[in-house]
Amino acid sequence: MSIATTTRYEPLLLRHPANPILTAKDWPYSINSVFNAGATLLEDGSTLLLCRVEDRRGLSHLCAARSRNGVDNWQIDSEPTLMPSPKDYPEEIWGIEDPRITFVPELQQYAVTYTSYSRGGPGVSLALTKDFRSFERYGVVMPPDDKDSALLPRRIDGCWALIHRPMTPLGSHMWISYSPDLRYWGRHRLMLEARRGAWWDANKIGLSPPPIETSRGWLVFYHGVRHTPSGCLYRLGLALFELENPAKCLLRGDSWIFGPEADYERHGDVDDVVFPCGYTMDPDGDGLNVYYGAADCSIALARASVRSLLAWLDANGSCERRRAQHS
Ligand code: BMA
Repeated sequence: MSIATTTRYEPLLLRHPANPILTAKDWPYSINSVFNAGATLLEDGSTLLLCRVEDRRGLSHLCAARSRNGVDNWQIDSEPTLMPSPKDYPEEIWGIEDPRITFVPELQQYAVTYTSYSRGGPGVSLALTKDFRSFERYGVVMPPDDKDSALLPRRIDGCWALIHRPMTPLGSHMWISYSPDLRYWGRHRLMLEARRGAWWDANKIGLSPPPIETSRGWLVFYHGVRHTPSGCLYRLGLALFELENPAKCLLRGDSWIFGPEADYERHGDVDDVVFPCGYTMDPDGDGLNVYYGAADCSIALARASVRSLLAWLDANGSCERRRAQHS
């Protein structure tokens, strides 16, 4: 059975006891808040977080923090690592937000996708970097309204693949688009739809961290946004997509697997938000460190296991045909 009421709750993501691991108080310069960080392992095995930092005007930039163990002793860049550059990139006039990092072996570079925000609305921008010190900006790759984007680490059928979340008055769903050169995007496909009605992931969903490549398929954490009379509730769900055709959903869980519970997730600048943008994988290929923004105020860490996430999807996920009966 995949109906949420019969699904036994298992804690698939375990909060780290040191949470929240980064807050504004840790910052070497004056800021309002730090949250929603992209994550990656560097060549020397240390962890890099590219954090969304909101300044005291309300505008965001990105700042790198590095740590040997991915938990503490963060070395934070003494000034912003990637600032909006509205002179050359007018789409960044109101800041840059919510980065996702993908290491691309073919390019030997990290691809950073982020939300660029301007009068036109939020769009998706792309930059490549080797070292998180200098960046080659590609500018807007998906025009507004669009966000929650990540590049897959390799080509599919000869083309790069980008997951993103355009907004429409009928709903905000996850799409995937393809490009021969990272600049010109087409072959757009609907990848995962927000459900409707009372569901936790009704009307608005979006990719959370970049997909995790497993032998069974692309494992995807996505967020669902529930509108309530007292604001929005951001929770996390799980789905699996076919390796060589990532627009095809193989399994999707019905219930959310992680939601705001701890005080630092429930209360902040925006209450009731957990918003992961990155993960790192242990050398065993199973353990995951999931980094998430909590209540738009801090960065927190949860541990997970790819094997357990897949086992949960096998027990609780459903395929397209069965889903249609419930939505
Ligand atoms: C989303 C994004 C996130 C933010 C969340 C909650 O739309 O803008 O950056 O964490 O809202 O405010």
